[in-house]
Amino acid sequence: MAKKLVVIDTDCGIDDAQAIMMALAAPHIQVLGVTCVFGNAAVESVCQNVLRVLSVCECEGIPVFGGSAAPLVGSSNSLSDHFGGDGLGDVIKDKVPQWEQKIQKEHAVNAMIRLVSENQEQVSLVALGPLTNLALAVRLDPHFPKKLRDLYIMGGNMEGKGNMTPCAEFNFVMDPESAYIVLEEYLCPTYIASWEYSCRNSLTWEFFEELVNQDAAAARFMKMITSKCWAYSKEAMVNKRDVYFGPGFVSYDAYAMAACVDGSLVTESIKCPVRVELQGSIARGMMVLDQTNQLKKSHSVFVLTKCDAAKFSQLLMESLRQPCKK
Ligand SMILES: [Ca+2]
Repeated sequence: MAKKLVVIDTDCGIDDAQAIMMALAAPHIQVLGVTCVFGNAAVESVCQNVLRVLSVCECEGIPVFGGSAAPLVGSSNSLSDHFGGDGLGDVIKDKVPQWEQKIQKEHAVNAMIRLVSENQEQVSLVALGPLTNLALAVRLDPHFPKKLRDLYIMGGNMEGKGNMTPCAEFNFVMDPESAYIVLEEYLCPTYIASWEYSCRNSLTWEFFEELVNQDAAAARFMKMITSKCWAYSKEAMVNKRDVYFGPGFVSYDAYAMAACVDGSLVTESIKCPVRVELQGSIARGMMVLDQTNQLKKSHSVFVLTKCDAAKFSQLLMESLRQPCKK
């Protein structure tokens, strides 16, 4: 069977690391490249985080590209400390030796366009961070979205609940203009794993313990980077997620990647047009679901609502049993 080709755009935090490992572990997935964007950390840290993940999984041959360091409008001053200052839980003290030489010279946006143009209608793009690189790609090549097989996004919200602001989710609120451009102009089949989707399909902390205590290099790495991170502590102070959805373990980006790796694990979704609010004083960056088509948009996306927890858990378990030579 021909492998499914994937390009991963990431702001590599802990959950991105988990999602990347899921793609690396899937026997039918071939990762053509990983493009980096600011978000969970500065883009320089993101690049190093991706190199670390590929190294742990012995997949150093996959090219890594540096991309956008800031949103289209405004500054990236509000970088999240959700997964620590470096995005990977602030437990690794050393830089990746000679990391700059290990990053490709080609810019992430150019690489994304090239990899997809060389494999037209065959590449799934999985976007796990702010959508700045994707917005720039469609500006450089207006035909880029048409060349994609499909697009998977972790981001946005579907119930008007936010994690960064009262109504908006982190990836979208970090660069609302880019999220707007992508949801208006990417007319390929699009699947959105929103914040609420991931939270509503959370797993137990008992499962998390089992997951990271597996006897494999990737599991040991995941256990290390989650060891001091409050977001991975069931004892942490009550946060917005717990208030809305109750306690549980949620690896956000893994939900978007899982939908790409095995579409059958999504058991329910809403097909409707969506748009990102840009003007709102309290709802900037919020994704609006237009289920009665008042906006008269011709393009609908799939907003994921339910997933098969058993299949998803299985994918997570397998993703940390690495390195596994394909
Ligand atoms: Ca991410």
